[in-house]
Amino acid sequence: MAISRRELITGAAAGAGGLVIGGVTGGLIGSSGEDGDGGGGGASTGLGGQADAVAKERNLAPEDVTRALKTFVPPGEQADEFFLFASGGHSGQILVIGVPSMRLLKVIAVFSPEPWQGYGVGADNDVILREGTNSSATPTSAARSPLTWGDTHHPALSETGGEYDGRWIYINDRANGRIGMVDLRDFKTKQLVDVPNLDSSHGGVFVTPNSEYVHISTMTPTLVDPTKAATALENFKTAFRGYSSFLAIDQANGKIDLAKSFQVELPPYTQDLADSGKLASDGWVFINSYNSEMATGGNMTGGKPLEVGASANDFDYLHIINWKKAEQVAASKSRMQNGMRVIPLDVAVSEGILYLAPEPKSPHGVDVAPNGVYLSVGGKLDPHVTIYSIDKIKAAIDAKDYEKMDEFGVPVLKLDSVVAGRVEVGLGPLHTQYDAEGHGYISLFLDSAVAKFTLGEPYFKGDEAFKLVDKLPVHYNIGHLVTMEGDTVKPAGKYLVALNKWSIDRFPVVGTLKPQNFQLVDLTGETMQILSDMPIGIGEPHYTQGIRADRIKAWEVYPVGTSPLTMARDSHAIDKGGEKVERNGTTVEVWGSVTRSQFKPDQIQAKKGDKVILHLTNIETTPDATHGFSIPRYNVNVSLDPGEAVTIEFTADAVGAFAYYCTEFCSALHLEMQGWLLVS
Ligand code: RUQ
Ligand code: CUA
Repeated sequence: MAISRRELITGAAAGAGGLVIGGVTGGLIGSSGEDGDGGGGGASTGLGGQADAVAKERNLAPEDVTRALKTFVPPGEQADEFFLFASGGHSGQILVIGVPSMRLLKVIAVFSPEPWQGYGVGADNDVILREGTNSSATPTSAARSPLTWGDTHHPALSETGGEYDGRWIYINDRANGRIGMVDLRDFKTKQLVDVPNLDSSHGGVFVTPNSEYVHISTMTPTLVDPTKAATALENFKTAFRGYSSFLAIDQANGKIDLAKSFQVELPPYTQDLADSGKLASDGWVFINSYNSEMATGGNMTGGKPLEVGASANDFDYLHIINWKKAEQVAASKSRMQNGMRVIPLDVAVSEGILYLAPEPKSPHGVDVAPNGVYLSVGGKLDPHVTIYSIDKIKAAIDAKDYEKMDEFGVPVLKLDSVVAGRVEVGLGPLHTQYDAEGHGYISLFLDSAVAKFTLGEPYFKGDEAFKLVDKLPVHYNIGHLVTMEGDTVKPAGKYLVALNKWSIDRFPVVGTLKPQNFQLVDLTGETMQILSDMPIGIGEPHYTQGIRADRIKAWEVYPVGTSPLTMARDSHAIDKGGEKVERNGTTVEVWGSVTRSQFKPDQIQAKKGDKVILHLTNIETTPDATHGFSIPRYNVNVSLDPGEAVTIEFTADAVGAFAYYCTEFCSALHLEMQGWLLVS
């Protein structure tokens, strides 16, 4: 199938190969499309001299040269103004990317072992992965062996006053209902929590405006009594429940404290994306749902296929939760369920904590605008973005302006009473991000486009409000998008990144499994313009947040002897000269130093069956003076960043001479940086 890029953009080849490009209308699109891919190459750049010659030789159009100038970072310069923290999807990790250069700066290991970071491969930080599979967290997880992967979806940067503060980032594991916490002082994972009563989660992750809580909710509802699995689907409405979880954050270290956390029990709809209220809506949270039909499939036994059953209704339910009230009620009227305080559904209703509002067909994103007044909801099967207002929601709650109660007794507010505006944006609207001027940018999965629309007062009045103002084709099938700091109270705008699920023909063929495509979009001009494509060759990113680079104050070196697990001096750390080996019965314990270009000691003797404990300290204070420590055949590879202290423990069960070595090319004598483990 040969489709030119131009044909894909203009829609001339719509439908070919099943790719949906439809709905491209009006001059708006045509012109962005033209801009989007540039004209014929080789025209004068206007820069003259060598620049013109290079542009000509590389067949670059003047627009391409402008794009290059807008994104180029000269060698050695640190010109990236923003960082993206992107989920790494089913790689289980977080990706850190510079903007506007779109260079991958780091992969942060979260749910999957990452040998080059010494994560999950023999160091004492293995405890994080082990504790992340809590065998008592949910009944269904009893006696599982540690999970070694996750499906990261939604990162949530910590906030102070509704702005990112650069302290911590949280991310969920879609597959297993878990959440991870990363300290942005050293960009390392400190905690994985297997959240009680959650077997899954999707986009229900965010922090409250002062990082009081990180929220995570169920996606597919949880079977409350796992021993009833055989008949669970027949009794779906009583057997399953959703949970909106408020995980308390310890302000000293960012860790989650389950004892201070609580959950609000929800009907067994499929709760999906969620967002925190802020400013005008501070104290409230909003969660979309789909499958309010509570379809359970059965396509081999005469039932409706799950996806058909789950998209039958014209409306699903936006969940509106008063968390400040829930926090108080949790103290007195909750029950303990698998170690978590849970506010029962009927209590949530009687206490005025939980309300529903109808939302159009199979909603996906719900995103709160910077002033906290508006929330934009994309219904995947509705071509509009529906914009709710917190003022109207509060008024409808006060007036008990209910359309009905749902099957579980939860009040459903009248749609017309809570909607402020609707904008027809195109096919497959999903997620909205904002700029500071009152624009929303919404991704259109089926149209493969980004639509820019206006909000209402105080940003836009009268005819100018709730209007589509621009539309940009992207490549292809966009899921999330992010504007810089676009989900905070003070968006920076400037750039937008489209997280495209398909890349099709955008990159050289690298086999049958293709990269995803991040596209950088310039928001500063009259119309949106694509600046660059970035292939993501590691998992499928879902949500991403973009933070001003100067908000991150990361360490370059640890104070010598620091354990990343505690961010304090390790009790077994040594300084230069403190090396020693002790033998106690069948235990060999070593306190060793690591520096350019030696391990001290460089010989370790053990007997078969001995327990070997190695405490290693990198005594270097120079940035980037990292050493690795690998023991062949023992599945050990740790990273010793400058100043870092690590403990390695194993049983010497294989006999022989094992040449341990440094896995970082650290010095001219790096190859000589090795030693012998002799097991006799
Ligand atoms: S969700 S593509 Cu996995 Cu955040 Cu909408
Ligand atoms: Cu240390 Cu190579």
